[in-house]
This record gives sequence, structure tokens and C-alpha cells, in this order.
Amino acid sequence: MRIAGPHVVATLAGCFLAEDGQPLTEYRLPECVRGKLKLAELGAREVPCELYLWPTARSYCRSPMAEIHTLGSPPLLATVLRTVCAGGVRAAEPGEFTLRAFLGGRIDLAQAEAVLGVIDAPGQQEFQVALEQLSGGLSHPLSRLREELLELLAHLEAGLDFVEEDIDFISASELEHGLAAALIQVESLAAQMTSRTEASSVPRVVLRGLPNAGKSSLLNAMVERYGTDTSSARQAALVSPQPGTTRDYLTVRLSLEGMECELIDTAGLDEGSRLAGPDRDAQGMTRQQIARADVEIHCLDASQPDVPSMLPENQTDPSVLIALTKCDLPRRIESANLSEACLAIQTSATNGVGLLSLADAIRAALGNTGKHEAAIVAATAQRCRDSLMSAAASLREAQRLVSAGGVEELLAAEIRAALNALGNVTGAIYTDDILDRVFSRFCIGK
Ligand SMILES: Nc1nc2c(ncn2[C@@H]2O[C@H](COP(=O)(O)OP(=O)(O)OP(=O)(O)O)[C@@H](O)[C@H]2O)c(=O)[nH]1
Ligand SMILES: [Mg+2]
Repeated sequence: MRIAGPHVVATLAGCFLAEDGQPLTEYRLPECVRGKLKLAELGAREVPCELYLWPTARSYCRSPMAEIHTLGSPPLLATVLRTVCAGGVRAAEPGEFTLRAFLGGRIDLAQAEAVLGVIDAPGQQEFQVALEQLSGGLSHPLSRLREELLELLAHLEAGLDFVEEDIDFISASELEHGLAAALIQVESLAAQMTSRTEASSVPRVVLRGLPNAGKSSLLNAMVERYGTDTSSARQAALVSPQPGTTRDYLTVRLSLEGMECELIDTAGLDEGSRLAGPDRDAQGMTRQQIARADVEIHCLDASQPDVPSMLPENQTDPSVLIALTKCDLPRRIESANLSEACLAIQTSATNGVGLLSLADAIRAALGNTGKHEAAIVAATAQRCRDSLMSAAASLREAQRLVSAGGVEELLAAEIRAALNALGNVTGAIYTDDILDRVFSRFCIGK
């Protein structure tokens, strides 16, 4: 349990006894204090406890703060909560500790989002990106950029103040140079942000193929080996010898050596036959899933003779993979029909052959989609894309004004607009709305 605020020490002094007998109010440095909780509700019984104490403002929240580490029992926690609340503490809002860290100037808004990025990182890649952003990977270059622009603006405005005296505080070429340098930085950041359009950055791998091709079996086999959901309630895809078994699509989460992806089973695509009702709807859903896929795996039943429509048209597309299924059965498919550029991975859901090769191929294909290149936490990218675009637009307009010898007041206004837009990213400028959007995503206690 975590408590923050000016009266933390006084509140805890009433219910915590340090092992060394020293009163809590005498601690001056951050420390882990061993001791016991003495709670009126529990009578004479004391509960062992470690108190992580930050007695001064040198804490995450920039105010005294404490963490109570004790037995993980819900009724005990409820008792502790009642006790401290009776002493004047109130329950935190979601993300309030991080909000306080932001308001206290310990971190900026991009770093606050990175906190959540670290907590929610679905895989190694996202975790590294979030850590980098948390340590200022985005904030530092942005604040340097704002400082440079502020300096340009200051020179420009000084010139405006002394317009009678005819002193030039900054030359046109210096302005041009400064604006161009700023624009390059903003555009490169904006490009990184637009490469992350979806809130969920987990790439999507879709299994497609004719009915009965073995898609659902392959999905189950991959989940067995690479699935991240270890709960016993995990759903398995329905498998049967009857074509058209899968109608609804099923999504599972895989971790392929640290690279996370979603694997999606779809209804078999049945081009020829006339379909009605749910079968037709299932075909529509399959096509939707294919349209949203980052990588497609075409499943071809190797135990059946070739069917003309079964081969993908875009066999050289690196995001299209071919999996020959049921390779444990006698082979009847004519591999000659597969173009040479296209590597068909031989698999068997029954004996597990080829699953590793398939995993490697998916990893390689995902590496090519560029989905993993972004160096910015997805939530930040989503929130800040427009701000960066508008900063870039203002800088471009400022450049145009300089080269056209335009009015300096207008030029100053454009630079100020760019500064405001950049300020939104780090939270140097913020509204309650922005804070709500950022911190409402957090859970209580963070
Ligand atoms: N021997 C063998 N049989 C397989 C293998 N994979 C799937 N099958 C069988 O092929 C049949 C169809 O498998 P499914 O996984 O349901 O195929 P599907 O592509 O999902 O089929 P629909 O959902 O109907 O489109 C079932 O009887 C499976 O047991 C395999 O690797 N080896
Ligand atoms: Mg199926």
C-alpha cells in the first residue's frame, strides 16, 4: 500500500512501530524500516511489516511518501486502509501518484505515459521503447528543441521592441537556419508517431486458406508452444474433419522469442460455392481480418491435390507466408505450382514439425513490416501526432515568412504556435482535459 502527502509520517506514526524503537518522525533519509503494524482493530496482535519510507520531498511524488509491505491478506489490507483513512488519508485516483510526480515537476507528460507503457508493455520491444521514453528519450530532445525555438523567439521579439533603433538582434539567415534545424527534428518525430497508428501496437498475423486446410489445428499447435495466456480457461479453436467448422474468428496472443503478435484463425475462404446466412457473414469477417493483417499465412493442405484458386496472388510479398499443412500425411500437393520466390513452410499440427520454422518466418516477416520500429510509446504517439503536425506546419509557415521578408510579428506568432504545440507533448503546456486523458488510463496505485 502506498501513501503520499505532507502528513504521511504523522499518520503512520500512530500505527507503525519500528524495530529499532526510533520514532518515525526522526527518520530523515529514504529508508526501509522494519517493524510492526499495531492496528486497533486487531487488538494486541501485531503484524510484521516493512515500511519503505521517503520522509522528505525527495520521492516519486515530490512529497513525503511511504509504502507499507506486509502480509498479502485482503482483510488485513482492508484493516490497514481503514486505519490510515481514519487518520486523514483518502483513496488515490487512478494514476494519481504519477500525476503528482508530473505536477511536482519530477517527470513530464511523455515520461508519465512511459510509466504506463512500461506497465502494459506486451513484449520486450515495447518494454525497451517505454524504458527509453521514461528515461527522457523523447523529453530531452523536445525540451532542447523548445529552448532553441524560445531563443529564436526572444531575439526576434527583442528586435520588435527596438524597432525604432534599427538594431538587428538576429539575421534572416540565422533565423532560416534555426527554423530549418527545428523543422527537421519535428518532422522526424512526427514520422515516428504516425508509424504508430493503432493503440494496440501488437502486430496481427492472420491464418487463411480453404475450408479444412488445417488452420484451426495449426493455431492450436502454435498456442500450445508459444501462447502467452497460460490460464486453464484458455480457449482452443474447434477442429473437425468437416469443412466450414470455423465461422467466428479466434484471436490468440503469441510470444515468438520476445516478439509479441496476435494470431488469428479465420473461417475457410470458399470462393466457389453459393453461401448464405452465417456462412456468408463468416466469409465477410475473414476478408476483414485479412485486410487488417500485418502478415498473412496461407495454409495449403499438402495431403490434398492442388486446387486452382488456393495459391496467393502475391507470393513475393514478404508479408505473405505459405504453410503446407498436414505434412505427416502422404503428400499429394504439387509443389511445382508454388513460385520459387515463395518459401513454403512444411508443417504438421499433429506431430509439431515445422512450427519452429513457422515462428521464425513470422518473426522475419514482422521485422519487415516496420511495425516494431517506432521509438515512442503508443499512447504518446496517439496523443501527440496532431501537436507535432501542427508544430511542423507553423515552422514551415515561419520559414515561408522569413524567405518572403514577411512581417516579423506574424513570424513571431508562428514560432509561438510551434512552441505551444511542442509544449503539449511534454506537458510544458497542458489543460485538465489532457491530464484526464493521460491519467485516466492508469490503474489505482500507480
Ligand atoms: N494428419 C493431420 N491432420 C490434420 C492436421 N491438421 C489438421 N488436420 C485435420 O484436418 C481436419 C481439418 O482441420 P481444421 O484445423 O479444423 O481445419 P480448418 O482449416 O480450421 O477448417 P475450417 O475451420 O473448416 O475452415 C481435421 O480433421 C484435423 O484433425 C495435421 O497436421 N495432420
Ligand atoms: Mg477452422
